Amino acid sequence: MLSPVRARAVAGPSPHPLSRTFAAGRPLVCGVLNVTPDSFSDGGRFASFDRAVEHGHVLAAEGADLIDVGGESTRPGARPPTLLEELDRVVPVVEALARQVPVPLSVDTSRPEVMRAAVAVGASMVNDVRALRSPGALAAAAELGVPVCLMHMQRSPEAMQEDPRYRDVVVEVRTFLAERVRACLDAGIRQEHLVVDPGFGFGKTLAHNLALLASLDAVTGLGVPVMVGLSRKSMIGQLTGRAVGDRLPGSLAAAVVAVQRGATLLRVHDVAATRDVLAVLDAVDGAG
Ligand code: 7PM
Repeated sequence: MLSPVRARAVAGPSPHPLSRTFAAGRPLVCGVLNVTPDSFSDGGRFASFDRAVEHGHVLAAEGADLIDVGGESTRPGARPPTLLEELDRVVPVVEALARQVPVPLSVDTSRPEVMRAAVAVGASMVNDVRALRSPGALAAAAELGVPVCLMHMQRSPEAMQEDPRYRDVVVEVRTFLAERVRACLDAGIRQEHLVVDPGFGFGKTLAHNLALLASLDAVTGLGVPVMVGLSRKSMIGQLTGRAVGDRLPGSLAAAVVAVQRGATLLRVHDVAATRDVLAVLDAVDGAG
């Protein structure tokens, strides 16, 4: 008998993860799955693997349309993991979930080696906070033939929150994303495979983040689907005074605003709650 991954390879490319945007007629919910490193003291070698796979099942059961698996903490000031650390965290989790849950997986990485390895074991999309600017990343994504999310970030995760400045944040983010879309098209990536993301919190002050959310139409105007990641972010903390674990109401309000301004993918931690919000928005649209 063929393994699910093998069977999919034989059957040809799986349906485009984004085709359901149009079929479903509603924004898609992308569940965040961070594979955090093992701690030294507890569970041992496979603790983070087990935790991540279990959480992937939870996200799928809550109704995620896509699950984004990442092994690089892009927390401000964080140092990136080595290539081997990142491969070791991400690839086994993608491989297990591709066999176990019926939800498409994206891999949150900037490294061509991780893109190739994750797609080989069943990932069907690449989400890159560096928008394929790392050496070899654009060529790898083009060769893999999968959809790609291109995110805006000013500087690097290590330095991005040290006094970010823009002349006009909305214009600069839009111009950057337009340039990356052009680079992808020139590299042979199909336009239907592109998604853009303004990168909330990535080299932006609260004022920058609010300007981008209020003017999201500048980004949707690029003509490709827009993903937003607002869930639990520090901008929600700054607006509400809440610690990271208490930011769900603020995150849901931000999700409503983003959808009403044209976002088509919501990258969130709280999938079930976000699906409830979308059910209400959708019902109102249907009545209008
Ligand atoms: C620590 C701090 C860990 C921040 C993880 C994060 C986005 C993303 C991330 C986003 C896209 C988080 C971030 N954020 N990819 N990856 N858009 N496309 O809050 O906003 O999940 S990592």
